[in-house]
Parts: sequence; C-alpha cells; structure tokens
Amino acid sequence: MKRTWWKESVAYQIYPRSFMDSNGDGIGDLQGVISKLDYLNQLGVDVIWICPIYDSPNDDNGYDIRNYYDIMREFGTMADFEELLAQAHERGLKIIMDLVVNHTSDEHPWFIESRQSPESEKRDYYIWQDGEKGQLPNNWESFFSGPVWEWDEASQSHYLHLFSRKQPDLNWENPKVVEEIHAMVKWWLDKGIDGFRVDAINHIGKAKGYPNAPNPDKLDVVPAHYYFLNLPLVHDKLREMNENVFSHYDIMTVGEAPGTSPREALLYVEEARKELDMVFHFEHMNMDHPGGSQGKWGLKPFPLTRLKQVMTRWQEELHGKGWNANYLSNHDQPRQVSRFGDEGEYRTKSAKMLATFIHTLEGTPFIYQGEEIGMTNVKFDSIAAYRDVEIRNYHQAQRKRGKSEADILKAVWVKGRDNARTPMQWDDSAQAGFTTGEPWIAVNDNYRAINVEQALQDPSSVFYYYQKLIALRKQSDAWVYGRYELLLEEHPDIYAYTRTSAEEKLLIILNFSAREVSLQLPDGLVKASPELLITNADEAEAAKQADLSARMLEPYEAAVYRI
Ligand code: TEU
Ligand code: CA
Repeated sequence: MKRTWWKESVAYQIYPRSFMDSNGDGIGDLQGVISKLDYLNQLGVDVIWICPIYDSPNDDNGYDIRNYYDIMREFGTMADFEELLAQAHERGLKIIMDLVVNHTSDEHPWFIESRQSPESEKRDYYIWQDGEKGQLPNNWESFFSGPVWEWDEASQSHYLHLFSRKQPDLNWENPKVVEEIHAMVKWWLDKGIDGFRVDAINHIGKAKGYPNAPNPDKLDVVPAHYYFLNLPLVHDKLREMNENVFSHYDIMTVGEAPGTSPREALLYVEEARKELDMVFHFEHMNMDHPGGSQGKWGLKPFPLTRLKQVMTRWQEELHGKGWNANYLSNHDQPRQVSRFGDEGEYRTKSAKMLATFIHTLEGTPFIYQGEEIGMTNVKFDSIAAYRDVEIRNYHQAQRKRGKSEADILKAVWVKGRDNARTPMQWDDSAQAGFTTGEPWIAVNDNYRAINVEQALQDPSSVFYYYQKLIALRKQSDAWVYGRYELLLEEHPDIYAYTRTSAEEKLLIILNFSAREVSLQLPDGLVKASPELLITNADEAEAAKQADLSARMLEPYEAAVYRI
C-alpha cells in the first residue's frame, strides 16, 4: 500500500458553533478555534476537519450555504480564516474544510434567481418538477421528515430537497453547475487548505424520471434512499472533479457516504479509480436503527458479533486497495461513550476502550470534539431546548401522528444530533468556559465533572490516553499499515484482532462489556514474551505480568501488545 501523509495522520473534527466562543455572543467562532490550537497540538492530532464555516442563514448550522466564497459573520471574517490556516500550518496542523455541494441554501443567489421564473438562466441549477399544488411529483421522503418536494407558488412547480426545505438540491446534470463548483473548489485549494470532507456526496445523482418508491407502510411519503444513492452519475462527477481539480494538489479527501457497502465503497476509494481517498460509511452507525417507519429514531439492541462482522468486512475488503476512515462519533451522531460504552460507572474506562478500538484499526482515525474527554449525551427536559432542524421536523411530524411529547423526547435523548452539539466543556466555570455569554444551545450540566481542565490535571484521564494512543500509532508500521485479522469471532463480549506487518505483530484485546470475562486466545498465537504497549486496566502491572493466553479481563478493559 502506497504511503501517504493522510494515512499516517489522526484527524480531529471541530463543530465550530460549539467549540469555543471568543467574543461572548454565545456562538463558537474562528478566533475561538485559534485559541485552542495549542490544545490540539498537545493532543497530538495532525489534521483538523472543520464543519462548514461559509456564509449561511443557519437553517442546518452552516450545511445550508448562501455564499461559498465568504465566511459566516458569526464565525468571523476571511482574515480570521486566513489567520487560522496560517497558525495551524505553523503548528504542523493541516486543515480540511467541509464541501457541501449536494445542495445550497434557498437564500443562495443561484436559487433566488432560479426560482424567479421558469425562464431564468439559473432555472436548471436546481431540480424542478411542474405540477399541481397538493400533488407531489413522487412519494420520496426527505432525510429530515416530510416530502422531498416543496411547492413554489410563483412558478407553480416543486423543487427537490433531500434535506430541509431551505436546502434545495443542485442539479449536477447541468454542466454549468459543475463548472461553478470546480472553480469554487479550486479557489479554496489555492488558499492553501489541505483537503475536503465532502458532504452527502453519494446523493448528488437522482434516479431518472423520479419514480415512486414502493410504499409498504401506505404513508404519503416513504424512505426512498435507493433512488438517490450511489448512482453512476456520482462516480462520473467525482472522477471529473478529481481529474480537473483534486489531482493537482497534495490534499486528502474523505466523502460522506451513508448507505454504502464495502464493495460500493471501493468504487469511490480504490486508488486506481481516482475519485476520493476515503469515505465515511454508516454500517456501524445503523446497527441500532430499527428502520421502517421509525427510521433512525428507535433503538434496536445489537450483538457485539454484528459490530465485528461489519468492521471486519470493511477492514478486509479495503485492505491493499483503498483506505478506511474510522470513527464512532461525529456531529450527526450520539456521543460514543453513551452509545457503545457506559456513561456511568465505567465512563472513562469505556471511553478509553472505544478509543483503542478506533485507533488500532487500519484507516485514518477521526476524533470528534469532546470525545477525548469522554463527553456524554444530554437530556434536555423540553423540545424547546433543542436547536437541530432534524429534531424540530421530527417533533412536528410525530406530533401530527399523535406521538406523545414524552415519547418524542425519549427518542431524541438517544438519537438526536444535538447530543453531539452541546458546547465543548473546557472547565468547571459558568457555561463550561465555552462562552462568557448565553450559549446558543445549553451546556450539558455534567461539565463540572467532565471538562478539559480536569482532564489535563489528571494523568490517568481519557485525554492522556488518547495522547498516548496517537503517539504510539506514529511509531509503528504495523499500527498504520498492518493487516487486520479477527480473533474470537463468536465471542459475545471480547473483540480481539491482530495487525501484522513484515516486522511486527500487534494484538488488540477489547472487552466491550461491563462484566469480567475470561480471555482464551488461540494456541500458539503469543510466542515470545509479549510487550504491553498501552492499557486502560486498573491493574496495569497485573495485565503486564499475567499469562496472556488465558486471563481475566476487567470490565471494558483494553490492551495492545506487541507479540
Ligand atoms: O449528513 C448527511 C446525511 O446523510 C444525513 O442523513 C445524516 O446521516 C443525518 O444527519 C443523520 O441524522 C450531512 C451532514 O453531516 C449533516 O450535518 C447535514 O445536516 C446534512 O449532510 C445536510 O447537509
Ligand atoms: Ca462568538
């Protein structure tokens, strides 16, 4: 496998609105990010992915862009951005930006012009279907509840939006749209940024003729993702963008690709195909979704063996061909310690175990802000406290169907995106040190116990564990490039695997349960005396001494050995 800097990097995702507020208006901003670059240096990460900072009316917190060439006022100015880039580069940190080109804001000048009249020059920048009011062109449901079609009174037509009604989808079949996007992407790369996370990119192609989806639930609108998922146009457009733009720069690209299997992912990331460097898949994020009419909002238990199956397929199928992007959290997902670990008694223990997992797989690890101190989900006691458009729309749609406020809240506590969007917890002062004003969304009230200042003072904190993991990864070839092999495939609590390069073999042992469990490794696996590289065990000495081939694991224990 060809060596590149982005394979050897660890990335850190910043949701700027919630990271650090420098001027007391309650909204995180670019000067806030600049003030925390030393902190990120101390953690040891290499790349920052910053969520959208472009000019936006903020219907979806910046994922609805009004002007691709300007910075959101609340975040600062272009001069602030240039300062951020320079200061980051000075510290050896790279910056990748979010590239949101499946849609724009409905306040983007293109859309304003497009909707003015069917004869407008920009009409075909977006997707319009004539019709009659109240008669939807088809039954597709948007990701944020309700139909994908919005009626436009003036021109007696519908426009398509896969996300909120303030996020009309661009028409990628129009060469002028493609040209505009290429020019914009070049413009940012010429500023010196180091790449892109490409938002919702596998949705840019829509099925020809917009056919109805089969309607099992007899609802007005149905999940129809198949009709705008991984269609051939996506690959054509990515190859074109790669050839015309990406390939002329030393950058990294990671596409967001929900609903994508490893085989489909190879079409994006196989090196010879020259599309993207990596994709984020969602197979492990969807394991606890019941699907059907509940979509993501229900909670379905899943066995650990299922997680092993999913991740092992990604590890094996991409090895030697493409590169993985590994994560358990981002700004759209619940906090990982609440979801896959234990947010109570074993919070720090399980946070470290989950970190060990993501940082020892083949692929580039992505840390989401706050994960490195074990931040948890939040339970606001009223819907009014939530800010996310997806939550607001879900609430509205479910109220119409008669679901109780209490039941809606319960679902939001477990799956709502605002779990990940409460302000970063810097210290135990008012508002967790995030702002001197009123934060745009409330702080999680566990901030007095869980915050960066506390973590930095405690040598056994989650923070220092991440720091050590990141440093270890950099020193080992097997850690970055080694081949993954699953052990104990059927074990209900232990996830164990090896990573092997020409010179080295690592053994990773993870107890995903709150129980003590007995570890029985295959005979002959551990030959000479193994070297313990890192563990979260309370009895680190014992873990080091014990006979590796048969010993007890503590609840949520994690250990990495060189064997
Ligand atoms: O998300 C795209 C996406 O596919 C969503 O369905 C995502 O899975 C959903 O938010 C989970 O509830 C991206 C961004 O990450 C998200 O924040 C944006 O809202 C969305 O695109 C629209 O730009
Ligand atoms: Ca601010």
